[in-house]
Amino acid sequence: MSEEKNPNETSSAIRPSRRAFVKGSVALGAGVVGASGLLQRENGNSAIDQLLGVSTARAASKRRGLKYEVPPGKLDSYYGFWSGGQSGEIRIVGVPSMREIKRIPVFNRDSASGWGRDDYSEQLLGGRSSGDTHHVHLSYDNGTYDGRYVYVNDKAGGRLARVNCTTMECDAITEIPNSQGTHGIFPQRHKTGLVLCNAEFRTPQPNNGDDLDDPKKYGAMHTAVDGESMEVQWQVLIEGNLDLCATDYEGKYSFATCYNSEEAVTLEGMMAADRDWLYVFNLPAIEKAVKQGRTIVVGDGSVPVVDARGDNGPYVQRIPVPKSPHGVNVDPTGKYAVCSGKLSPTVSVVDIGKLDDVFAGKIKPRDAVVAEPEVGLGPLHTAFDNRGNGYTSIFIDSVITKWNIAKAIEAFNDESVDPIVQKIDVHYQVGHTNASMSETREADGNWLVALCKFSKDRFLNVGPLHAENDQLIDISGENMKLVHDGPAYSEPHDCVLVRRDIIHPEKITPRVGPRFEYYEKLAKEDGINLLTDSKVIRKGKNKVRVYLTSVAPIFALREFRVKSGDEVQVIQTNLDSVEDLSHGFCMSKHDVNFVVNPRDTRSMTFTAGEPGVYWYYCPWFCHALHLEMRGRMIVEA
Ligand code: CUK
Ligand code: CUA
Repeated sequence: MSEEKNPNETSSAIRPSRRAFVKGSVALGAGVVGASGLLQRENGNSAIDQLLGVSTARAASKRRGLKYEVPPGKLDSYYGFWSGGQSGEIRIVGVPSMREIKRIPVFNRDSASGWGRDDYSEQLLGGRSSGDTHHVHLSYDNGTYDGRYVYVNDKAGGRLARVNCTTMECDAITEIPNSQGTHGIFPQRHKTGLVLCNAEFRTPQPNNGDDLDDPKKYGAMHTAVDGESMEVQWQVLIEGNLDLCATDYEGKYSFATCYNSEEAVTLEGMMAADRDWLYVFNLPAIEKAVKQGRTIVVGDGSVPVVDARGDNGPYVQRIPVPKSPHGVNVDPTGKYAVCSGKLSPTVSVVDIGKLDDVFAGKIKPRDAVVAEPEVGLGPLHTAFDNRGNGYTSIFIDSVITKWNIAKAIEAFNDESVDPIVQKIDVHYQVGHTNASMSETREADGNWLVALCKFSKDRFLNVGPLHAENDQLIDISGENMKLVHDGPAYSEPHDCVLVRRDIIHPEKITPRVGPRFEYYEKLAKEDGINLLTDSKVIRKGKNKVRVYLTSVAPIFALREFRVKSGDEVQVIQTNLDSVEDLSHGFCMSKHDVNFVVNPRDTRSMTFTAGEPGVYWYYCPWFCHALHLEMRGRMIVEA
């Protein structure tokens, strides 16, 4: 690797990209010249148009490729929900423009919105301030997204969170007991049912200081959380570790890859065996055991645990697959679960239709594997189109491999068949890849995103910590076409691309849900109507509540008085019902800053500082007199 500045190399690196640029311009020109009525429908960028997409439009797009530029005034066709990795957040990215439209703070503290510091979210987070989000999935109904919830894991904290799509705000966080490294998660797809969560790290069970040095006594939990109540329903204790997670389309099985069937605690130990497993969990059998009380007590016993260590049915089966598998993805027909070898150049295709026979003991677990195509070095995750193809991210080779499922099954018994359709270079070290609607029955084969871990040479040099590179690939034609590079901050792992007609957030805060229950309770205590009253209420010797309404550009209270050392809770209600008209509250020198969206109520609690005058102001530019939207907190000795 030549990191050194070498002028010759620099220029040679520029030349090919220039050529590519010229080529691109020509292609673009041709597209413009060829614009017809049909193309204009596509320019409108409606995914529905593309879907209903009149076969001639599909044929035209095959020749030309899809339109990926979204001109001013036009909307994207897909909501991309990105995990934010170590940032602890979720991001909404418009696809195909790849414009980041919003960040949804979840496990992190956010200076802009006050998330994690305002009273409600601080309670929700229990004072914690960081997380590591990897996997985002939406709630389902009948095999496709129902547009209600987004679930996301926290690998660092062992938690599952939910974002309500009505407001795109986190409304629940659930601690997963007896678990560390909550990694793969997947909701059931037949309806909004369970969200299954995998523990990637094996720990002593219970993890109470006994059995610290006896890895044989370690285990990992496959946990079921109810997607509506967000309460943990049950756990299955298993010997190996659990990495990625998937569910079938029927509500019967869930899957987990296991890269440590060796039950080791060192890297060498975890890589020792040539084969590890795909765990298959039989959900009805597990629920039956829970109902009948065939469970054990682990930890505080608050959650029923089914002990499936060494079980070979009825609860779990282990499908042997090559070396240290990582991703597992179910194709849109619901017939196949595809898991990636990571340390083997193969993906294993498991026929879900054969699993009943595996559980019944009629066939061996390995007999459920119906194909194992060689896709490249370091396969991680697989996405799908609606034409029977898989797209596997290949980490070490830095490519996406497109392969045909039916041909791979043929090739399993006939070496003369080549299931590989195309490999395309990505830059570099691709982790997850996902395609538009790929995780649903409505996969549409339009766009693929490759989430690359390294972006060396791809963007302006910004110092040692580089951006990740999220690349957009047009998969609508026979050949994949790379059309866009998009830098992303720390470190999205996965994303899902959801047709925009499925998601319908409110533009004005609907005053419902647990956050409003919290504020209504406070207001009732104090005899306050949040929508009309502004008032300072002393609550005992050192506690003050300040209820405050705002209408652009004024706070209803131009000043309020407290005593130095008082615990002050400012509860602000934004009375404006105008779309996009957010106010907020920032108290100078007090580390207090939060947003209050149209018709919203939020609060923050702080300790009044040294005696003096402190200006509070509205931090969101809301009006020509926004800068004047302020008042004085007068702190008396
Ligand atoms: S994991 Cu990161 S590339 Cu956490 Cu889904 Cu595979
Ligand atoms: Cu209200 Cu600025």
